[in-house]
Amino acid sequence: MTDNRKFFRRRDLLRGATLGSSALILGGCDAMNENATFRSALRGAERLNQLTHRTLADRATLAPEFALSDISPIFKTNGSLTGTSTDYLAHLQNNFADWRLRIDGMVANPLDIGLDALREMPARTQITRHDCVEGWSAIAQWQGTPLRLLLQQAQLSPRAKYIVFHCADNYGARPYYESIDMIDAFHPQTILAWGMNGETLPVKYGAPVRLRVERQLGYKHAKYVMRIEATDDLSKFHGGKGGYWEDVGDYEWYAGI
Ligand SMILES: Nc1nc2c(c(=O)[nH]1)N[C@H]1C(S)=C(S)[C@@H](COP(=O)(O)O)O[C@H]1N2
Ligand SMILES: [Mo]
Repeated sequence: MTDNRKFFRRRDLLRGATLGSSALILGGCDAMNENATFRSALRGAERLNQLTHRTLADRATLAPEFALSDISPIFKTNGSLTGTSTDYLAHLQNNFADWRLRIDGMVANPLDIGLDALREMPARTQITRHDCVEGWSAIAQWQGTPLRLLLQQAQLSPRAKYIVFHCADNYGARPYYESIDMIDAFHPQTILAWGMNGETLPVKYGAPVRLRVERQLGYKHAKYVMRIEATDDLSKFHGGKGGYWEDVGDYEWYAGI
């Protein structure tokens, strides 16, 4: 037991207090409010970062979505243009037929899920603008599996605070990775995209799956995602700052737009 039971007790206690107001503010966002982990994350954020309710409400809003006619004729690429690990290159040769996305860490039910199974799950399609910190933007249509569905299936621990994305590429000498908090992980536009502009996601854009986390700058959108790990501590990964560019380039971990 009893982690769950403890958690629910705590949740019940909080329902009348802090939670009540968060739930009110996020009232338009049922999927998120239903999720115990997400609510727990909100309370954590309130405590730890002393975020105002205005900020929390702002983080839950949707990024702008566009029309098909707004799609950029050319979408720039940046960073790695392919995965580089031996494992990845073998999967690429095999058209990702045996590729499995691993979901583990602080989850009760670790998953290994193939591309076909991912595509059979409920999907979201969104036309959004990608903003790179280097000063360019481009609009594309992305299709993919909402991250929250995978986290629910993996039975994410209510004690997990972050989701880490392990990628298949080294950029320079170091492996690319990224991480987000539970507010972004459960955001309805946060998807693992396997489709782009109506086609299978091309390799240079991150095949077989890449993260779309639409309220964040481009470097958070991990390409070539091989493994998703739930954790309560970012300091144990690589340089300890929660992402490749955070470690080597001094970029902000929170890159909200
Ligand atoms: N695995 C991996 N993901 C990555 C990068 C990378 O080098 N490796 N570059 C990041 C940066 S800085 C940007 S702007 C976008 C670029 O995505 P695109 O090539 O699809 O335009 O991917 C991000 N995700
Ligand atoms: Mo970028």
